[in-house]
Amino acid sequence: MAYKDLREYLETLKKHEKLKVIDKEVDKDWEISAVGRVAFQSINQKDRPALMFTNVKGYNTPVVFGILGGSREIYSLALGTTEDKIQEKWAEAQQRPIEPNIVQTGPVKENILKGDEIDVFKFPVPTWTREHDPAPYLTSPFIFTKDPETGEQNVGTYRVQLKEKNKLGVWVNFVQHARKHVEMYDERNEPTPVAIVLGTDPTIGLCSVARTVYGLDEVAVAGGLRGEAVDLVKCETVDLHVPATAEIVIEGYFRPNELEIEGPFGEYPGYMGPKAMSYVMDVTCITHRNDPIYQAFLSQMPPSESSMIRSIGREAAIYKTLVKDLRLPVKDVHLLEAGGAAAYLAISMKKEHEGQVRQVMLGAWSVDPTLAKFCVVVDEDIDIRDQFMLNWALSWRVQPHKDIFIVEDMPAVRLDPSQAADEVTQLDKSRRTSSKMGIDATKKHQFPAIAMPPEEDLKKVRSNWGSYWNTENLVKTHL
Ligand SMILES: Cc1cc2nc3c(=O)[nH]c(=O)nc-3n(C[C@H](O)[C@H](O)[C@H](O)COP(=O)(O)O)c2cc1C
Ligand SMILES: [Mn+2]
Repeated sequence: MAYKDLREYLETLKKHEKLKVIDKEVDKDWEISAVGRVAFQSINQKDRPALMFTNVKGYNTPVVFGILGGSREIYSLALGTTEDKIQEKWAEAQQRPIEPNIVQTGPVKENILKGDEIDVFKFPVPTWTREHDPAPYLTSPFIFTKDPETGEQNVGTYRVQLKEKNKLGVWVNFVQHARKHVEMYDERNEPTPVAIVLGTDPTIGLCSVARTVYGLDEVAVAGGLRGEAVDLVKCETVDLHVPATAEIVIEGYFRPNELEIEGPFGEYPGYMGPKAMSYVMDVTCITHRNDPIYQAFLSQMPPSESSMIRSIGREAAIYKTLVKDLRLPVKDVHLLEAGGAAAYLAISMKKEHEGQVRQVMLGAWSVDPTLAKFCVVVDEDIDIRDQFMLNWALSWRVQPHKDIFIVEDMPAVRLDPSQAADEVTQLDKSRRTSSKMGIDATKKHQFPAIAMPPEEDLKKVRSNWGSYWNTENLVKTHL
């Protein structure tokens, strides 16, 4: 089933009791971020709802976040599937994208603001890391650009600093597709047309943050996910097409061959990301629906919406390569959220012969070589999503002098603060490489029996728990 727009999706979240509506008045410059942080720190992933603030001091516009990656269940609702079918759904949509449909107009054109009416501060854009971020930031922009030669559009999420009422700063990492487009326009010394879309049917947001091949239109993949084409309308002042039911669209141009300081910004590893020399966007028009809803991502310190989204997408990509393409006996792949779903990868496998553990590690690193500064491989009896058991395996199945190896000069996560002392050099070319550590935590010889009562004894006790404890609720067991 396809969601028509953000509003219809929010209704679905409500129905599933996955949207916490907060009516208390909140301040957008400290309180929204703090409430989100406390919620993500205190509510475990399974029970975590998305958040909607209906009463933002000084604004009529509500703020929502956590609606794409509040939890695995929320992510699967966004895809219109169940948790066990997430990977299949992505694979199908990429194989069978549905081209968007151009329509004449849509709700996004209900309000068209030009000239003096343009003011990006008109929306309740939160400040996320008070005392460190220099300004409010759009954290969930779906940024539309196009290849000037083929006309093919791209959509990506790149952080946006609100600088002046008609001026924005946009940081696009060197591997991203929008950067290719900007470089082509820069080459011609022409401004790059840009449309920043905020608040859509959830498939567009999920495609905006997913890495697809260059030239594959994210909106067509979104169509594949929805099973129905996305309706697009032409922008007012740039030659781009955006979703007709979007809440807000900010149109404009990146200045040709001009960069300006943007940041620092609280980033997904949980530290402040450095200032960067970023694109400068002059806003030429804002269109929005009546009573728009402002959508954001909660990022910064993990666990966050950002680390949840990254872990689901990246785990699926690594799993596919190891299991489907390389046919390795891998059981599960998990990027720990503590590592921002980037630094720390755990893999469980049914090892068939010596040497296969390293093959698995090298396979995983080659899917995305920036990931897995630490790559730990364990036997299939270990649940890698249970950190207690992962640490148990590390503790007793590893001899450091022979089970650990280091590979130097691999591509780096450039926001990793352990790489350089000061922020001036953080984004420098010298920081494009990093070392990786592989830890083979599988058993290399016959191990003694695990010192636990036989499973049949435990089963008996579990099924009869009420007779010992006066409650049916069992404490979590690790084995
Ligand atoms: C919450 C969030 C924030 C992100 N911020 C940035 C950013 O500021 N700059 C950037 O280059 N990528 C950022 N990304 C990653 C890109 O969105 C992602 O790599 C995407 O695939 C880019 O689209 P593209 O491959 O079409 O360029 C962010 C991702 C998420 C989930
Ligand atoms: Mn792309």
